[in-house]
Order: sequence, then C-alpha cells, then structure tokens
Amino acid sequence: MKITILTLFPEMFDSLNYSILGRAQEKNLIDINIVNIRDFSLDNNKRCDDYSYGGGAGMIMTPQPLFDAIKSVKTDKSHIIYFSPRGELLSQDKVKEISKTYDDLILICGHYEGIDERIIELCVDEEISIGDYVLTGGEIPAMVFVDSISRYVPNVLGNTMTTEEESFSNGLLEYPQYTRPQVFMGLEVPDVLTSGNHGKIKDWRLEKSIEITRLRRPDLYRNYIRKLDKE
Ligand code: 4FV
Repeated sequence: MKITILTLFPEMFDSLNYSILGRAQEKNLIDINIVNIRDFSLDNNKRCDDYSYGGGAGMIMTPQPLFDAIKSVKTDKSHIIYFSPRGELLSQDKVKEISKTYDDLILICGHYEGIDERIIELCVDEEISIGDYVLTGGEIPAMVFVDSISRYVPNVLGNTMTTEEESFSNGLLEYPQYTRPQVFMGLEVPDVLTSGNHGKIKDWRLEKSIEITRLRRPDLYRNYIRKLDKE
C-alpha cells in the first residue's frame, strides 16, 4: 500500500519509522512518503496560511500550496482523505473498507483552523474524523489512520498477531488478556486460561467480551444482539 502524507510538519512522522510500521516499510509492505506542503508555496516568505475571509480567530491554510502539492503526487488511483472533525468517524469497519478498496492513499493534514474549502471541493474524496474533539493539526489523526490501516496490509502483522480476534473485529470489546507470571501482586491468571481446554477458553473469552461490551459500550452491545437475532 502506498501512503502519501501532505503536512507542514514532516518531522512529526518520524514516529512511523519504529516497531511494526518501521519493519513494514523496511519490508516494502507499505510505502509511506511524507511531503512538505511548504515546499510548494509560491509566497515570497513561503507562507501557507492566511486570515479567514469574514473574520474569526485563527488562520486558514491557503489553497495554492496544497493544490500544487496534491497535483505533484496524485495519480489516477489516488484516494484523497482530509482529516477534520466534520468527517465520517473512523471505525474498524471503515478501516477495513478503505484497506480493501484502495492501494494508493493521499492524506492531507490540516493545521491552524483548517484548510480552504475549495481544496475540499476540488481535491478531497472523503473527510475522516478520529473523534469528536478539536486538535491543533491533522498530523496525529493521520498517524492514527496509518497505524490502523497498516494492520490490514498482508504480512504487516507477524504470525503471532491477527486482526481476527481483537476489539471490534466481532463487534465486541476485547476480552481480558494475561501473560506470565501466573501470579502478580497476589492476582492470579483465571484458571480456565491455563486449563488447556480450548473450547472452554473460547467460551470464557466470548463471555467476557460480551460482559465488558454490555457494561462499557451499550451501543456496540445492542448492535451485537441485533446481529445475533438476525442470524
Ligand atoms: C481532527 C479530528 C481535528 C481541526 C483543525 C486540525 C483539526 C486543524 N481531524 N479528527 N478530530 N483536526 O481536530 O480528524 O486543522
């Protein structure tokens, strides 16, 4: 998968060069290119922001540098995403859908109060939000998105990891997980998990997922019960 990230702060994305994402890039499973929007500014002082027409606090990213930066990387296959609180809320289903549909993504990171609306009209295929709160820039949403979608690229997750059994994969929150030692600070690992009885372990894990989801996310729990009723 090819991911091009347009940002005013390329150095923020150094964090993608570590751990699973770093190894995935080394193995050429994902190709992440960071593009500095400022390189495309035709302003004498390389400015990329200006005051908002109609007044209001804060600055808006100007359209010319963004438009030219997008033009420099866009191909016929590119799917262009802009991160903003106005966007569709990112979910595991959305991550799966995008990972299965596109192989060439361009991610636009806004900053300050956002970007000129005409870039959205002319260039953006979809707006995505990572949550109902306002951030100082689109860089962290872009990192969240890259992390979540990379997990669906074949071979990015090693053999020991899978996207199958985890929170949201079956519509439920993940069951409690334990590792060694068997007793820590007086707390023991549940006996069923050391029983070797895989059927009982599976049942226990589903029961715990349902219990946690019912208590913490009644919305997900209702959807889960609704799907069960349909089956
Ligand atoms: C955001 C979010 C978000 C708004 C103005 C960046 C900021 C600034 N992006 N999910 N929540 N973006 O708050 O995606 O440009």
